[in-house]
Amino acid sequence: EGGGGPQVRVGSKKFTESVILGEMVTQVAEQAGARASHRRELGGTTVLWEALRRGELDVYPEYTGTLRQELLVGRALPDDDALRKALADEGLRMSASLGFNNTYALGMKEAEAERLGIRRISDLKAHPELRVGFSNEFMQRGDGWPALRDAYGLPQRDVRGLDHDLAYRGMESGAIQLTDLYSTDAEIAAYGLRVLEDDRHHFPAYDAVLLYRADLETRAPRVVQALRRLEGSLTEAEMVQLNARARLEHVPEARVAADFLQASFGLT
Ligand code: PBE
Repeated sequence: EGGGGPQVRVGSKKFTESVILGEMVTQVAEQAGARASHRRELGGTTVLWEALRRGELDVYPEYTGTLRQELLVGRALPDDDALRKALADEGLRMSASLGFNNTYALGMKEAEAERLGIRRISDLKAHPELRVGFSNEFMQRGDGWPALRDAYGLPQRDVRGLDHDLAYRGMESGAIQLTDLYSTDAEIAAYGLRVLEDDRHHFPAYDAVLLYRADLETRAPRVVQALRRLEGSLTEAEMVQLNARARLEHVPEARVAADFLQASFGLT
């Protein structure tokens, strides 16, 4: 292989779990003989999606609920077959689930939620004065704040957008009292946050998957085959642990990914 194998361009979104998964993909692709590069923290969901469709990326980690509620919103996608068909129309493929669901949820500090008697999202209706900070992407997405507010009839007006990786510090300092959580965030337990029940079932399942260009199957079949080993390889609890190593123990994402691949598949 004169050029050193096919080129595989991996992307990730601007949050820790996406970077860890992007690193796993990059390292697995290298193991399978590719020249792989990782554009880490490239941007938000739309940026990654557009880069993939334009052919600037070959693969990135995505979530099924995000495909349904944001990227392909408006199309009838009753099941996974319909979802795969809609993606095929865009020249894209989707892996099976990596094994875990990373859903949006709303969270508050446990003690404060207890004091105010807030267990469910609908309980927020009685507390219009809460200071709210949502991740920037959540402020605008199809499944985000405007849709959630309408679905529950929520009255909060003091709502600002912020970087998700900074939201927990804002919760800790008291600058904000309510934020959107990603359910595999290690900070939920570490900061003692209460996850409010989504009693109107606004949020769908967000199973983690790999989204890749269909042409990768002909250009780099060994890479696509190797990436399939990641399917079903992670439970939600395991993903929380990997996020904890990166976010709470400050281990670089590449090391977290490498250790996982070593432990799970013996890849070094
Ligand atoms: N998620 C939940 C979102 C952000 C929070 C991981 C499904 C996403 O990146 O699409």
